[in-house]
Amino acid sequence: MDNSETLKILKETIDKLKITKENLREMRKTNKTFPRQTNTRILDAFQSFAQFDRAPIWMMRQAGRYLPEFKEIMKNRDFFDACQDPFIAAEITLQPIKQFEIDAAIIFSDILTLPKAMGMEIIMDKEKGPVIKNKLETIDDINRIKSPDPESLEHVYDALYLTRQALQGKQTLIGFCGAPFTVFSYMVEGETSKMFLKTKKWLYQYTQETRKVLDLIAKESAKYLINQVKEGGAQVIQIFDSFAGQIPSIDYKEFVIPSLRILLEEFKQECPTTPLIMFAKDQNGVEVILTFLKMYLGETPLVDGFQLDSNVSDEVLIKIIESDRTIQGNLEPGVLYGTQQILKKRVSQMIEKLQTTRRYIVNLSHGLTPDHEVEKVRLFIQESIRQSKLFKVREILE
Ligand code: 1CP
Repeated sequence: MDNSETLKILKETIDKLKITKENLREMRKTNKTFPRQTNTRILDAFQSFAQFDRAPIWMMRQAGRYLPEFKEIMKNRDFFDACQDPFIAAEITLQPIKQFEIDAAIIFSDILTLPKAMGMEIIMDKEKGPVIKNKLETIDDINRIKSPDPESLEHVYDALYLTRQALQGKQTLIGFCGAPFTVFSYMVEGETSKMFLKTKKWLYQYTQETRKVLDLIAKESAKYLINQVKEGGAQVIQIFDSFAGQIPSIDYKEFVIPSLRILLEEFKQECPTTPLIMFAKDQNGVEVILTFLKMYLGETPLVDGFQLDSNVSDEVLIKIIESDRTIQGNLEPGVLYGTQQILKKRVSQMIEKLQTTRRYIVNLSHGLTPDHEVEKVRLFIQESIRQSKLFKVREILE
């Protein structure tokens, strides 16, 4: 395929740095200097006493099918082929950056990239989403899970490196992985589930075996995230536990958090200064949040920020603010289907509530979907920036 046609945004960086398919990995391994960071809004949101002009903003699933140029580049491409080509993955990561005033880029990849490297045969069905051909059905199937061949994830670090170069310090680069529980769910369900019955059968029937798999995923996820930072240049990490809310908090605490703790400890041991955001979807109750807030590796918090749902309680918000952690969120993405009037109102209410902490990053409570309109997305960003600046001015005047 002719790259000059496809790599519209990335072209300038590739030409300037003389990066080719052949020399990219060697360049990454020998030269880890990146452009100076000029936009520090996201990183500042993890510092005490940071000065800021407005809250930073990015959006979950900001690269995706709602963008015509995403559909165009993916027209004749398989999803995982696109992920595995660092040039294509970087180009897609940059698509929302090119057109919106956002402060972070999240690398184009998937939470299933790691389990794929661990021996799960996964295809991305255009209608159904991820489908796993060899899902875990019996306890013996656990033996099929293996440590990834290190070579099989290098493409992710290449894509991060390329993207970080192209961002020129104007946005912060976010790396990510799925949390052990969500990844495990995919491994046993084989696809996105409504009831999570297989996950629950494993959890409550084969508890020991389930915990063994969760720990295994946790250890590999830690290595993967460390490499995203050290090899690829990711500046912030987010962990997506999208299915966390499928089980009661009592079980989440007893069976899931121990494996998350392994992941977090091993990551923070190696990357103590890299901010880490936890997204435990629908587990934003005080019990679980307090458990995370109490987790430290020595003086270092294991979780630096929380992506929150739209229905988070004031009690939880206060706990997070008191503990000096960062809040990210939390507009219901469905509001972007609505009228300008409701969108503006909800953005204003969100800023009023959440910007009371200085450690705030505007985001949604879940991801953008193919049916979101680009102009509504733009309005969400513009309005968030406007309201955030207004809030700041009012704060100074008061
Ligand atoms: O901008 C970005 O966010 C791009 C990077 C990204 C991220 C962070 C993608 C690309 N996927 C993810 C995370 C991810 N993938 C999650 C966690 C966040 C969440 O809860 O949404 C999950 C659960 C997945 C699994 C997944 N991948 C699904 C199923 C989602 C569900 O709830 O049913 C699907 C449909 C995908 C495909 C996928 N991944 C990413 C994109 C852009 C796409 C769509 C591909 C396409 O439509 O062509």
